[in-house]
Amino acid sequence: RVGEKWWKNAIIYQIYPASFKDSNNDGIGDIPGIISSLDYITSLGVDVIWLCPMYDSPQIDMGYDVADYEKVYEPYGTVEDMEVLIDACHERGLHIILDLVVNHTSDQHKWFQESRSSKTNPKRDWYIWKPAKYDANGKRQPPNNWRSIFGGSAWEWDETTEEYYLHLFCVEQPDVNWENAVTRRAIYESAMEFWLKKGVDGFRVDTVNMYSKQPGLGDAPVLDPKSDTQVAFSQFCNGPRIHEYLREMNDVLSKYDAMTVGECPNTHTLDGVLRYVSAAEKQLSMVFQFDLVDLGMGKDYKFLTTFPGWTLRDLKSAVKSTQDIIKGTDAWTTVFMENHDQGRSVTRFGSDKTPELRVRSAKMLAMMQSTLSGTQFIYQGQEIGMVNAPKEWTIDEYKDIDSTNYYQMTSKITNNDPVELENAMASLQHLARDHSRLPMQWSADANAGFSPSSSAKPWMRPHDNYPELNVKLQETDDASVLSFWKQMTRLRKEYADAMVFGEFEILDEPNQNVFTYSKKGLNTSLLVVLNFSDKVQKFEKPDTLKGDNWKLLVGNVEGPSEELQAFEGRVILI
Ligand code: TEU
Ligand code: CA
Repeated sequence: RVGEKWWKNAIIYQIYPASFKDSNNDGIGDIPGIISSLDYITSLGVDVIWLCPMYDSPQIDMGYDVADYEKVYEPYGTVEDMEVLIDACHERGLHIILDLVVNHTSDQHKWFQESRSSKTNPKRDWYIWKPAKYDANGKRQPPNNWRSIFGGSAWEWDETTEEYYLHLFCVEQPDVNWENAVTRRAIYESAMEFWLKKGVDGFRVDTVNMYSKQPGLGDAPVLDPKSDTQVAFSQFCNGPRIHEYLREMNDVLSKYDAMTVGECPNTHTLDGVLRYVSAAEKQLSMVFQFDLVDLGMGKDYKFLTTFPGWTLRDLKSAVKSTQDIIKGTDAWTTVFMENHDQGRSVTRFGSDKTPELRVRSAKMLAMMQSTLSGTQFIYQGQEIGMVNAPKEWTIDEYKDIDSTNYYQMTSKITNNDPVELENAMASLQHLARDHSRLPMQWSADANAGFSPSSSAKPWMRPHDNYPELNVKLQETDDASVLSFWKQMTRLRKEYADAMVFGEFEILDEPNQNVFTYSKKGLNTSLLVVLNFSDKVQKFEKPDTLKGDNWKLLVGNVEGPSEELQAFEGRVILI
């Protein structure tokens, strides 16, 4: 629409560098690999690439533990490679955004090395240090009961200065002290301006709502009396100074006209989200809300053997909560179903039981995402309908610290009880972040064409299904998931008025099998009908479809009838 910011109508393709394309056969994806794939990326009809962290890092959390913001992790390439990539994107009319990880650094960052060296070091206060507490028996205890997001206490004892430091994620990711104005300046210069000056167009901002903790760092409410640590989101999400910090950060970003998309977990109210994304607030361009991707995962989901499951009504209300952000407001929203922390959407929300259902449900999900309002995100491999890792795989194939921590903890606590370990594997099949990190499936060649030759050993095992599910096969097949996604990205541009900007309304809220909604733009109206079940369903024609005032714009079943086939979807132009 005239006068709107460019990023509202953009489609953003997310790249996980380690798993995208390996150019030099060391089994690790790299920046030259991304550069060589830019024609492919452009062919998808996307406008922006978002690169997950490619900074220098010991890779304890796959680069979300940054040791130096101004260097590139060696196996990925160099700063010069990044400059080539940035220019190559811009030459093609693509924008490029990076991941901004500044809630914490790596413990190998020189700031932390200095901070931990002595209590009087000028950078001592750049991280969050606290003395021990002692219990009635004189035993040393952490300063509070917060549980780390990856399990265990969120505090680590440091022998050198005999104090604890806070780490909301793994031990090697100490939290930065955002209350220190000098530290904030250093972050803006090193993590943001260094790259903005090189021409990057913005950032995906990691864990953006966790910088400001509750003053006093008090205990979290005890919800799990059997444990000595507690889930503590209430103590470190959306803290009192967060909006002040983000406005300050935005002052820097706006000098470069940079866009931002913040990761905003555990923020569920409309007002809570609007505080971050209302244009008048001058904080972030948009955020990721987690209602949809959290469906069926369980809350503090570790050590669960059964999962809550999800119903279509839950899904509808999750979608509604992201669509409502823009209803009568000056805010903007996002559309995504996958990222590097989530299982594959076809496995979770469609079906990977048979190749036919896999293809059809992947297309149905593509129809949903392409017709929802907001900036759209596609995660690498989603465009070919990649699925979760095979159930037969053992723990050796899982590499994520979150997964391996959890498995090791289970084995320790239960003394290797085989039943408990089997349950832990079942949990990982359900919730592991590894599923999205398998190598991109380029072709039926060895290692899915991820590495240039068969002698390479990819850092994660490629999915067993790559001979049948890969880019090369799908590029020449008009009926493939890939061809379908390309059609949808074209249609999204053509019908942006309704698809990107239109008003969303659910028409069949109580229906647990079919999701029907309308999208009303200024000049066009759409009706979207999606059968989320693996059974034939009735197509209930809404009153808006009278006589010949409508036509089928796109569908995923040949010659649609009065009934909806399993996972059939239709986008109807009124
Ligand atoms: O994730 C933050 C986050 O809160 C979750 O999505 C998290 O991955 C999940 O709950 C763990 O089970 C971001 C990144 O996307 C993730 O890859 C990083 O590990 C994390 O921050 C720390 O930087
Ligand atoms: Ca490589």
